Amino acid sequence: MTDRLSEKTLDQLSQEARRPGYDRATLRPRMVHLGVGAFHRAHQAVCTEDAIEAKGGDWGVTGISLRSDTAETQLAPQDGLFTVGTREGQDQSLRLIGNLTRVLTAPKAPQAVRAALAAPDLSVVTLTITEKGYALDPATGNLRTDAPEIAADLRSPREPASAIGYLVEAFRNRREASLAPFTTVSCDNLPSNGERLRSAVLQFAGAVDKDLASWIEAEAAFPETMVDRIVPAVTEEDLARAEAQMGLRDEGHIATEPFFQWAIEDSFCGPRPSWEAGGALFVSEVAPYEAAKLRLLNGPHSAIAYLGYLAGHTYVHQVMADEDLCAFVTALMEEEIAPTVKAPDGFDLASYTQDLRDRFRNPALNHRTWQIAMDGSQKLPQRLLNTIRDRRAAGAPIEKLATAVAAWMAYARGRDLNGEPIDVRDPMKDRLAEIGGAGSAADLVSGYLALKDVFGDDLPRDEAFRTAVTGKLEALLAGGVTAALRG
Ligand code: CS2
Repeated sequence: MTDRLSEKTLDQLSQEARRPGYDRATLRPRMVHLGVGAFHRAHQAVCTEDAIEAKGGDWGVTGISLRSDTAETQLAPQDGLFTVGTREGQDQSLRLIGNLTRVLTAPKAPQAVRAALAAPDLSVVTLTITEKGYALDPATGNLRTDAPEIAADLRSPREPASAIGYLVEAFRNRREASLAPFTTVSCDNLPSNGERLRSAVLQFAGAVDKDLASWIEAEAAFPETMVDRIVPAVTEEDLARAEAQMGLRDEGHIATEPFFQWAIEDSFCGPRPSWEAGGALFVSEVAPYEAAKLRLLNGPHSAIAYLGYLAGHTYVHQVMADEDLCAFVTALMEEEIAPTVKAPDGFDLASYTQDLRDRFRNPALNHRTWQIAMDGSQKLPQRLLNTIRDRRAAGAPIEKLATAVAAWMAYARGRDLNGEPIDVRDPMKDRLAEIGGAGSAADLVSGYLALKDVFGDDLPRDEAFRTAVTGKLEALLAGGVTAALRG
């Protein structure tokens, strides 16, 4: 049996794996990451590694999971070490990442988490807590004080459990200890992610202590970011491949694509790693990058997920190998989405779109349609619905965008086109299933459009949109995906 990757077994690591080009012993707890899952490991962690290697700095990261202890189980026995496999064609290059120096599970060690966030040396907190972690009402932008986790944290703010609760308690501790705040960097796929995070934190703090809220507002920073790298959930096959390649078992291994992009608003309230050395772009305005990425990558990704799943495809590359679906995705991107995107400076939209299709096609990544389909109620607005709003305002066709929305509705019912159950993961799952019991496409569309959190007040009143979605849903339910796309 192969040994487990750790500091002690490092001498057995195959020369094939690139090792940290610095001494791990020099790292100090300067950064915290909340949500230390696959995306963080393949994205910010790699960029931080590059930054330390190129420019030095003692940027040790404490990784925190807010819910399950999966990351701790994978990484703590490995002294925080893990490898990232970058796949190009048949090849995979492995890199050992050294900057994760500690891993904590919040529900198991809340005090240690509060202490990590109050540490004097801490200067940056990055987050990947997914769309739902922000607990904001999408229609009003207000903090959902009735969301169970937020309501509980507001009742006992000194013993938080949510990301927002932990951040506010950290700011309270730091202010009391006359320490500077930290810069909080949202790395989730949301438009204005920094502003949303800031707003959630300020609203929570304002409900607890107005002076604290004013201090955070004046002293802390919440830069906007756009993050991009396709990182599928790891499989046993990925772990076995890495093990054979490196000669050690790495339970924290992640496999990803070569592509990497990180646009960051250059507004920090203290020191930060030299992420530009790892390819991050520091820009004054992130919004154009965010819109291009959310609309052209994530929008089609969700369309691929729902249509692909319903057509019986497990992986994104299989969807792209299906002629009808590939033609649909291409037309969706080129004809209906790209015209709504104002390209950032120096950005060639046509080649961006082409590259995206190649990335989706990459057979080296087994990215499940089911994985991307998760949390659709939280993803649809910024991925597809805002594009639809812009198209409707311009009087432009929305047939393909409506097809993607109809596919979400068919999926959200919780059964596929053959009546087989779907394991829908979504915070609104129960409500979605209830609505999904309706018989006709028109009733289904009425039920789903009434979800204000998803569709707002405007889209349900837009008859052309309603008619388009109803027609597409009827076609999907009656004849399946291919017929609906051809029809
Ligand atoms: C995907 C994203 O799971 C999903 O919803 O669309 O995680 C996507 O892979 C990343 O945003 C790519 O940067």
